[in-house]
Amino acid sequence: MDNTKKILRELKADAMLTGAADLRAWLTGFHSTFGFVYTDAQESVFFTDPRYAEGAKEALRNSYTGVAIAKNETTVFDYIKSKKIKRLAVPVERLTQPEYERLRRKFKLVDSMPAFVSAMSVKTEEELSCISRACEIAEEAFSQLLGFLKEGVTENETAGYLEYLMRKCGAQDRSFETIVAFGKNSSVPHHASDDTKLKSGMPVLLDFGCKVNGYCSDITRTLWFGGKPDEEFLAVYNDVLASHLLARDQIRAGMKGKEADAVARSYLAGRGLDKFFTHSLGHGIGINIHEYPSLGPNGEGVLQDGMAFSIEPGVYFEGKFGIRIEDSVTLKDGRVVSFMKSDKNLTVL
Ligand SMILES: [Mn+2]
Repeated sequence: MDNTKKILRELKADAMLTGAADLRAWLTGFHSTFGFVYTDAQESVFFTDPRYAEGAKEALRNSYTGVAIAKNETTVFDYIKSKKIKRLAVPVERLTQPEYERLRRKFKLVDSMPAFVSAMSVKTEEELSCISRACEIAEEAFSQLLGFLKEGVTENETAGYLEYLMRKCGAQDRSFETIVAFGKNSSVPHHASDDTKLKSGMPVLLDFGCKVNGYCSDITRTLWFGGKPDEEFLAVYNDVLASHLLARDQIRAGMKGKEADAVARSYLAGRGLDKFFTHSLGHGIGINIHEYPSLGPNGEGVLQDGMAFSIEPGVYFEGKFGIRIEDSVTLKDGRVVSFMKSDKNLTVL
């Protein structure tokens, strides 16, 4: 069923208006920086500016949603005011304060956000194949990157080269700012890549991903550069990997996010490492790099077939090293299927 109708049907509203780029992209399958989708029982219209008119018409030619040109928000708001509607559904948290005030004066507002969050979390086959392709490209780029990692390269040039490789392999963009962390920088889970140079005897943590048709991949690999890995590093690496594989094997559809998180967390607790696992086990992946559901200690959302999310246990020793091993996965027939094919045993360069 058409996504606009699917969402509207779930809401107690006469019409809905959607401006947020990610929600709009999901409704129309068309990605753009400006636009609004207006939908009521009779029609659905995608208002965009002339830059996108041609692309939008092409993308929506077989869709319930038609295309109209709008110079700005006022054109759109005037159109809606001309309609005889009372209850208008909008994604409240995605409106600016002025937008909210403006609409609130005219309509009884209903929040459409919960309906979007739940509908977008379960992916169609087509969406899953975009994510799968984005994962495949990220892995291919990673394998091509390994030969580039030489003593003296900086984190920043490594990040830039990895992003180049993803595009070269077919990605349209990176899905978030690439994280490259050498040595003790790896103990900061979201280290901002800088001019630190790679030296022999350092761990290397790479967290990256790319987009295909607007859908993201997310992957983290930690490897060892130069000589024999430090013994403590190797032992912790194997524990993080074991917790990842255990989560992959034991997470089931029907579990809450927090139960999924607990699988890896309790394993790491058994190894005395849980206090160094300072973030959630995972997060939903889709048009956005972080989506519903959360696989964290507070995750109340129930995992379902067709959801796509990350599994990314990590252990961080401040000032020493950090290790994170992340795959993007989906749930099929109740079980986890990873999109990633590459070996997760420690790579030593
Ligand atoms: Mn992630």
